[in-house]
Amino acid sequence: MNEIRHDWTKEEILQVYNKPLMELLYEASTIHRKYHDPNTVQVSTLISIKTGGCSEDCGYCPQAARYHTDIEGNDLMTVNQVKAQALRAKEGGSSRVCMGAAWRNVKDGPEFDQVLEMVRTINKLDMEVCCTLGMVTENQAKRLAEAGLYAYNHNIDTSEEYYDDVISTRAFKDRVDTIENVRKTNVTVCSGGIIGMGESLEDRAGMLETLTRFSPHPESVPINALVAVEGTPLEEQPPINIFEMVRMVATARIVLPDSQVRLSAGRTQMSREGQAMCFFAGANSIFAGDKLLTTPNPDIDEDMKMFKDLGLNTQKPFFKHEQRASVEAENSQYQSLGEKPKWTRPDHKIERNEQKKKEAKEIRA
Ligand code: SAM
Ligand code: DTB
Ligand code: SF4
Repeated sequence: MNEIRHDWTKEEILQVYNKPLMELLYEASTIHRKYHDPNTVQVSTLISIKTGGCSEDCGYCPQAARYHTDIEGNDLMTVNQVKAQALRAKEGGSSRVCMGAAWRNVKDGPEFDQVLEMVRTINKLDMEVCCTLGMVTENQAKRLAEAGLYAYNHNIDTSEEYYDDVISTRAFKDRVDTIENVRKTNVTVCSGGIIGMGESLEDRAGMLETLTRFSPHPESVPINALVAVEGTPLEEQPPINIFEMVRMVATARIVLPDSQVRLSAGRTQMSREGQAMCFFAGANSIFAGDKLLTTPNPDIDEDMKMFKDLGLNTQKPFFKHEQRASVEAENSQYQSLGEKPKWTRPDHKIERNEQKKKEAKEIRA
């Protein structure tokens, strides 16, 4: 087996990324089959449990309240609504449900208690349950773990250097600290990022470099291609070409050999052939279902047909890590601390974010 390394340098990663494509594919695919079954793909379904109205200024995100986008917001869903969607996802072949909330960070209180109940409920459906709720404290991570959470998604999104060009309302370090908080529990870590935001190849390598520093490496690594949504500061970014995605996936596979690399946002722009190349390059997970959080995703039937044509099987839940116990609220050893954590607010100005905020104000006036 190729060893698992935590000391990759950006330069080394760039060298991998820039190899002649056929060599890169061969190397990535060779490593892929040492660590994984190359004919199995894990399938996750996203449920947007709380949509829109977010306080942050993430330049890529249609859910930021300050920009004017077409999405329909909603308050936190009920446990029963989430359960019904999870059951549908299970019938469709998903092993994991990932619940996303348009929050900067988790706040202790009734809404978090409701999310904990959702975690218990989905875990009891024998599905892997993942949440992506923004920054979490150690106590909040422990409460999620106790409820039976299997994975926590928290993306670093891009390199530390480029981060400040995309988001001004929080700091890269807070993202890293949240991941460390999750690591203090038995919850697995899902962390990756986005390509196509105008970042350089060095930034792509830098993002992967940061991910290799986590010990252990994140168990899953979503690679998103930017969905350029009208009204967001990044609306005019040109789509990435498929070979950039293939290179990013292959490089992630080589430097993070044991992680599940997930083809995430942006699949509607990719052909079946392009996706097949990504699977060959080491992608072994997808988000399925006709919606991501707010934007379209390929039809599940089309995905299942693609899997059939490629001879790919779907991974069963708890294949890599056993199911977690769900402790009921009344038996909890971690009570709500009523925390009001002070995550960083750098608040520097990003010209294109300010411009889109101004335009949104004018549209609303
Ligand atoms: N609010 C939480 C947070 O920011 O951590 C959780 C939800 S947030 C929508 C989860 C991730 O979705 C982001 O970190 C980003 O990587 C990804 N994402 C959001 N909008 C995207 C877009 N337009 N294109 C690609 N990925 C996107
Ligand atoms: C991730 O890396 N990608 C997913 C999930 N984790 C939460 C979200 C993609 C969102 C794409 C834009 C949208 O649909 O709002
Ligand atoms: Fe809010 Fe998350 Fe979107 Fe940023 S990525 S605006 S924190 S929902």
